[in-house]
Amino acid sequence: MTHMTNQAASAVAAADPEVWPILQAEEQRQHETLELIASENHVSRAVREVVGSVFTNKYAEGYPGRRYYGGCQNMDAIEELARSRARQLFHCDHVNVQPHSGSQANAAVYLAVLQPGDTILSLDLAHGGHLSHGLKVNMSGLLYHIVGYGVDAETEQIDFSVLRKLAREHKPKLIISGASAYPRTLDFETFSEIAAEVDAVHMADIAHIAGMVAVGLHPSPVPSADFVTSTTHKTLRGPRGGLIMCKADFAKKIDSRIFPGSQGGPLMHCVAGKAVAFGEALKPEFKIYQQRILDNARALADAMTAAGNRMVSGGTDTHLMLVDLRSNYPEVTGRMAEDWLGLANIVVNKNMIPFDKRKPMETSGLRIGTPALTTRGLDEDCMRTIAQLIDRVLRSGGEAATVEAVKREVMAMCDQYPLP
Ligand code: DSN
Repeated sequence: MTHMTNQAASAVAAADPEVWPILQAEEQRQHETLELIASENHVSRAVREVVGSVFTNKYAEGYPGRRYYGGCQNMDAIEELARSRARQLFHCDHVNVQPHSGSQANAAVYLAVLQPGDTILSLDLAHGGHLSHGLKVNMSGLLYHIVGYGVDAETEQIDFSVLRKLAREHKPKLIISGASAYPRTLDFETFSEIAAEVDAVHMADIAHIAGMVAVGLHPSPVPSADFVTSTTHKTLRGPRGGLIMCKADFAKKIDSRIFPGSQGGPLMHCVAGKAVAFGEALKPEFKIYQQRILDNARALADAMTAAGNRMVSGGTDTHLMLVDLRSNYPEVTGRMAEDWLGLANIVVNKNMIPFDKRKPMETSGLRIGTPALTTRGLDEDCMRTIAQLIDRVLRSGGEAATVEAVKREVMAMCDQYPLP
């Protein structure tokens, strides 16, 4: 099977009989499942190679030209390349490519502009926000005073008149735009306008939509926001990690809040992976890929709707959709749906929908996204088939024979679309 690491050529196979079967099992799982988790993707062979390379051996605290260890000439070259490609991709003044994750990137911005106890205005987690934007038990919620904005009960989209009112009332130091489960275009300029009106800083977290922002298929916050953070492994299709963009004035401060402020040695193998991924994203094919993600998401949302489902906010402008399970399958929770679909090799995640009456570990919704399957080459026809497969499993109430039959169809489909 071409997707499997060759046993004869594998150092892991030779050296570690306990790890080897687990690695193989994961390769097999990724090959034979339909990955519809909106935040996941399959990186290129080139990204995988460099992330598994000798770059992992090196300490490189500091920044290019100013390191605390010797032997950093190639670390400087790769980090400089990653930075210049990111600047070209996002048209930003300054970028820091060292954050280990999106959460670390966000934390560095908070450390740069806030004092403990300051107020942050951010999207409620229950309405699609992210835990690093103010969950009570996350450092953001532990250190800062969080005021949440939600979506409108009718449109299920952000209502800027409510946001403006909250901003005037609470006078936040920081307003965060960006989400983990919001299917619609984000109007970053209006966020920036509101922030300016109340003298707040605007941080846009584009983790989910970075790929589309990079190619101009989603408006970019870079011209208007003070800080833009992202992960590099979602629609951007790089290694796991984060980045921060800002205007030149803030460059020194933000760099110091990553190192030494909140991180030690950068993960240089991931920085190298980011350089490769940004290089891929600068190629014309990447824009085609992003357009296909969007086309696939629309086709899937339309087909799910045609099967009687209600999409939160009525559809999607992005790579993801939120399915309100209550319309078609009132007794089925997100957790049950996630489990049954998992048994049929369709991987999704349960998700709260706005104003959900069920608990976060149960939920009434599913979040579904198309970046990973689009990487494998699945098209809009496949999306229509997948909508039917999902519907069959959920309508059957997870009945074993139906799940088994769907699983066989899923595995046959996966065989036609190899992993990169
Ligand atoms: N876990 C990511 C997501 O699924 O959206 C965010 O960190």
